[in-house]
Amino acid sequence: MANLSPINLLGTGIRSPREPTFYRALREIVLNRDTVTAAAIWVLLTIIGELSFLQIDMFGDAATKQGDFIDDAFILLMVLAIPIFTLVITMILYVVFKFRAKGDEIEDAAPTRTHTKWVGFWLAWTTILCLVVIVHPGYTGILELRATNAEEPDLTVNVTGRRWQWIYEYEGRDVSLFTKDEMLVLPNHSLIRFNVTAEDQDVIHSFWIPAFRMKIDAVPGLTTYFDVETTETGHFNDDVNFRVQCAELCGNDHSLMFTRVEVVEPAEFEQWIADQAA
Ligand SMILES: [Cu+2]
Repeated sequence: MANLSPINLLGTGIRSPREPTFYRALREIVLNRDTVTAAAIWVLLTIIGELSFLQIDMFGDAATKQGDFIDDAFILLMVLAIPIFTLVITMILYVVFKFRAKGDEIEDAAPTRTHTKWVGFWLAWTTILCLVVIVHPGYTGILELRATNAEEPDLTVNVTGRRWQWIYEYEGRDVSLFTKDEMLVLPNHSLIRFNVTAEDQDVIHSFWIPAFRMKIDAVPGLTTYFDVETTETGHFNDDVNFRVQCAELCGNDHSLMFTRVEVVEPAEFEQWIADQAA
């Protein structure tokens, strides 16, 4: 085989080896003891990985409808990513252990030539996979998160970020929160819109409520917003995800730039509003 290397081919008049046919290449790759062994390890690791992932409750339950969409997207992407991760790990470990150099140096094999049909097939297949599995759900997911934007919300909260605290104004309710000790109380089963900005001459912050799974930048001179439809009651003391947390590194007390959140039933919320205004 040594005389078939590209260097020896130059000027010798020897024809290069023919490209194998598509099916011959496929058969050589698939019907191979190493491929079968590695595939078995891959399948085993993938089953272990998927079962372990589905057992773990990473973030607790989402407290909004939008949070459920986001959790579904996260789970879908993880379920798809685990086989890819285990494939790479299996390939690396299998090659390292199976094909490591043993004893004396051996002659190198003939150079591998590209296979145009395989390359075309793989490009087409991965493009379809990308469109169907990532682009389409991503696009429809964004539409789902924005579906309520044209509706009139049950409650609008205007939020301003400043170093290093959040200020809240309940629109039309004559209630504002200024200090860190105050609790951001919100009604359950309601469409809530957060209009978010930052004070002039301040830095960019990020308004994030982990239990709602929603986050948006707070930028001086700009108002951003997102909608949530609350589906669960909850209190910071029971679940630390019920909090507003700045998610953009904004200086010394960035980590302390949070507000405790409580979601209560609508009647209790109206009572709280009345108590605040009194
Ligand atoms: Cu901040």
